[in-house]
Amino acid sequence: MVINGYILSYINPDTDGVCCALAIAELYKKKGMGEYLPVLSGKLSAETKYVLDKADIDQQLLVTTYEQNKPIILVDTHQLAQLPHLKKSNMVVEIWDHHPDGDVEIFVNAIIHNYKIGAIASKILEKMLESDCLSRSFAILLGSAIVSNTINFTAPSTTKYDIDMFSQALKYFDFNKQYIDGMFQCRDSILNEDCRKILTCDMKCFQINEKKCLIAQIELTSTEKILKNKNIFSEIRKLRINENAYYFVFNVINIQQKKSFLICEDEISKNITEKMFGRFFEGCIMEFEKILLRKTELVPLLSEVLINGKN
Ligand SMILES: [Mn+2]
Repeated sequence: MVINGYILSYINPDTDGVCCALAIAELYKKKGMGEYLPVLSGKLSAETKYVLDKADIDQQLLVTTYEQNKPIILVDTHQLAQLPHLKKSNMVVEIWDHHPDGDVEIFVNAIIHNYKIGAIASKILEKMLESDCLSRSFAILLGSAIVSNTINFTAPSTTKYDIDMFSQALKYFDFNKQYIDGMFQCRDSILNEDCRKILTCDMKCFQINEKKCLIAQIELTSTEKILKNKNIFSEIRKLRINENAYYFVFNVINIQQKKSFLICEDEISKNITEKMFGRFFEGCIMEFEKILLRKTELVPLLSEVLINGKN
C-alpha cells in the first residue's frame, strides 16, 4: 500500500479528534484522494473506545508513528503548543478545526478550514454525506463525536449546524438515552486513576502573550469525589511548577447538573481567573451554574486578560 500522508490530532485526543481522523482517512480513500493514515498520539479515552466498539471500528486502524516527509492533515487542533509530536509544520497541507487562536501563520502550506461549531465532526459528516460515503459505522463515529463535544448539545459551543448534522447521523443509528448515558459514564472511569492522570487526561497548553498557560478539563456525571479530593491541589502545584507554567486552571464540569468548577491553587492563577470572570474565589474553587468550556469561555477570556490586561 502506498501511503500518501497522515492525519494528526493533539496528544490524548478526544472522541471528536479520533473519530474525525478515522473519517477523513475514509473520505480521502473513497474520493480517490489517496491513502492517509490516522495517527493516534497518546491514549484513547474510555469513551472513545466505547464509541469505536459500537461502530465496529478496529482501533488498530490508528497508527502510532508517521513518516515526517509525507503530507499531514491536522484535525481538531492547529495550535503548535498542542502538537509537540509534529516535527515539520510546513508538511501540513490541510487543517480541519473548530478552535479559536490557532497558529495560522505557522502553517504556510495548509488550506485551513476552521469553523465556529460545536464539533468538527459535524463538518466531516457533511463532507461524507456530500461524497455519498457515510456508512452506519461512520455515522456512529461522527454522531457520537458531536454528542461528546457538545456534551449532548448542552455546551455553549453548540450550534444549529451541529444539531442538523446530528439529525443526519440519526438516520443510521439510534443514539438513544441508554447509548449516550453509557458514553458519558465512561468519562467517570478516569476517577479510578491517580490525581496526576486525572489532571493530564485532557490538559491543553496555550502560549498566550509569551506566557505558558495550562488548562486541564474534565467532564463527569458526578463531581463530588474529585472536588473533595485534597490531593488535587498539591498535584496541580507540582504540575504547574514542573511544566514551568505561568497559569494553571482545572475546569471540572458536571454534565448532569450543568455546572462548572474552576480550581486554581496559586495566587497568580487565581488573580487572573478573578479578572476573567469579575468575581472571587472561595478557597481554591469558583463555582458556576453553567457549563464553561475551555474553547468557548476560558481561552477567549484568558487571552483578553493576558493580552489586553482587562481589569
Ligand atoms: Mn473537537
